[in-house]
Formats: sequence, structure tokens, C-alpha cells
Amino acid sequence: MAVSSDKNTASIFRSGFVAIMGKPNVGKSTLLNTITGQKIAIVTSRPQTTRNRIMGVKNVPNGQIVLFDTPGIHAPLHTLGRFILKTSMDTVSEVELIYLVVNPASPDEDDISVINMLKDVKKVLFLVVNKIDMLRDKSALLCVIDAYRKFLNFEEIIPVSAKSGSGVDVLISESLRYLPEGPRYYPDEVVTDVFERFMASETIREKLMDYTHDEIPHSIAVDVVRWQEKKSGLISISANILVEKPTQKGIIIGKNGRTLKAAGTKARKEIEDIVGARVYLDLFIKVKKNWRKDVSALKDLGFK
Ligand SMILES: Nc1nc2c(ncn2[C@@H]2O[C@H](COP(=O)(O)OP(=O)(O)OP(=O)(O)O)[C@@H](O)[C@H]2O)c(=O)[nH]1
Ligand SMILES: [Mg+2]
Repeated sequence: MAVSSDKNTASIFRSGFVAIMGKPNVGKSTLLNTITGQKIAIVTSRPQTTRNRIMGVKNVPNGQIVLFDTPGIHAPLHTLGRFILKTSMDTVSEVELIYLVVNPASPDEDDISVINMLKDVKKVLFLVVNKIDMLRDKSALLCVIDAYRKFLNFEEIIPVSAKSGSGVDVLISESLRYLPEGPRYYPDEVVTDVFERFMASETIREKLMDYTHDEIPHSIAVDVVRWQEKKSGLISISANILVEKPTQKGIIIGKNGRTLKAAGTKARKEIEDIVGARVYLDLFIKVKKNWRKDVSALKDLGFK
């Protein structure tokens, strides 16, 4: 019997790649975590948290959506900034669909720099207005949408709250409608390509950022140097925390070592959940001047 060629048939399996783009701190990583139902990407209240491209897979009965979280786009200031911008642009070229994630507010100059990047990109584009839980006046949403429409043509405009999950189901089903008929790229059990070691270093970085607030801007890098699985099932992990200045070392250690201890304990518990085993975590702080400007240091830390 001939296979039906009707593309609207519900039994068609649709799949493809989606880039989550936007300026820093709009909730891109939170959205990836909510869509996939997993804590894949670290989230902090501070801009420019994500540094690498992070992949997450969403499986639904008739399809598979592979999403890339990207670092927030901002004016590249130093070598790390340029790596980050390149990561985002490389991702755009590989996807079928782009979410432009924005705050429920008129575009500012950072949003406009992302818009300019996307102007000549010939991909399906969704406007995802995030954080709608923060909007008291729902009519303001229409003004936001109108403001963005002046700059770009969006196939769909979807208001969501990545934090509460509101609107996320609509985003998933609409995304699927625009993806082509395609294969299951990843087996069901794969939810990310982020490996445990990287997840561990990211978790440590997230907790250090939480505990040091605005005192350590973006000067922390975490490098897992040892990962040993013992016969008892315990995983022994050593990680170096890289900072740029001796004063930052002091801030991370905190009074009587309290900050480091608290952040380390929180990170250890979360890593135990990720790896499903007991963890022994050893943290060392190293001062490496100007690591963010140093290309070889960045390569050592996994920035490609
Ligand atoms: N109220 C509210 N806050 C949100 C929502 N989504 C994300 N946030 C918060 O916004 C902040 C930034 O979230 P992230 O997911 O780290 O943002 P990001 O866009 O990945 O940031 P970068 O990686 O720095 O570009 C965090 O404090 C989140 O908890 C939302 O729907 N509502
Ligand atoms: Mg992020």
C-alpha cells in the first residue's frame, strides 16, 4: 500500500533544531530547563551566565525538538565575549527555528543588537515574550509585541513564563508545526550533550555566583581536574576555581571559609542528584591573571 503523502497526517514524525537567542538574563536557560523538564543549564539572576552552547532534547509522541541554549548576546568586550558571540552565530546556521526570547518590555539597545544579528537570517522566527508573570497590566503585552513587530517578521508570537511553565506547552506544539518531517536524532533517554563533568563544573560555578552576589562579576571559571569513581560508588571530584585577582580569592573563601564551604556543600548536593551517587568534592582556588583575555587559558577551559 502506498504511504500517504498528506503532510497534515498526525502520524508524521517531525523533528529539528531550535536556537534559543536573546540578550543576557531574559530567561533562555530557564526556558530550556522548563521545556525539557530537566535542570540542564545553570540559571542565575546575573546576566551573562551561560558561556557555552548547551543542547537539550524534548521528546513528544510525534516528534523530537533539539534545542540549543546560547549565551546572551551583548557587545563583545574581551576575548571571552568574542567566543560567546561566535558560539551564538554558529548555532543560528544549524537550526530550522529561532526563538527570540525577550522581556515583557520594549526593546532596549541590547535587544536591538540581537535583532540586527537576526535581520538577514532566513529561518523561521518566533518571538517568545518571557516573564509574563511579572506583567501586571496585560495590555502592556500588546505594546511590547507591536514594538518588536516593527523590526522583524515573526511566524508566531508566544507569551510564556519559563519560571511557572505557563505558555510553554503552546510553544512546544507550535514549534513542532514548523519543523519538517524528520528522524529521531537522539534516542529517548538522551536529554543533553552536556557531560557530567561539565555539569559538575557548571553547578559549582552557579553556586559560587549565588553566594558571592555582585562581588565577583564574571571572573570565575571552574575546571574539574579529577573525577574518580571509587569501588564504594563514591565519586571523588577535585576542581580548580580560577579567579583573576587575589582579592577575589578572599571573597570566595569568605570569613572563616564560610562562603566556600556553603557554596561547596550546595554544589555537592546538586551534583549528587545529577550523577546519582555520593560525591566527595574538593575545591581549590587559583589566581590566574587575565584568564578571560588569554586564548590558551580559554581553550584549556573548554571554550572552542
Ligand atoms: N519572574 C520570572 N523570572 C524568570 C523567568 N524566567 C527566568 N527568570 C529569571 O531570570 C533570571 C535569568 O534567567 P536565566 O535563565 O539565567 O537567563 P539567560 O537568558 O539564560 O541568561 P544568560 O545565560 O546570562 O544570557 C533568573 O533569575 C531566572 O530565575 C520567568 O518566566 N519569570
Ligand atoms: Mg543562560
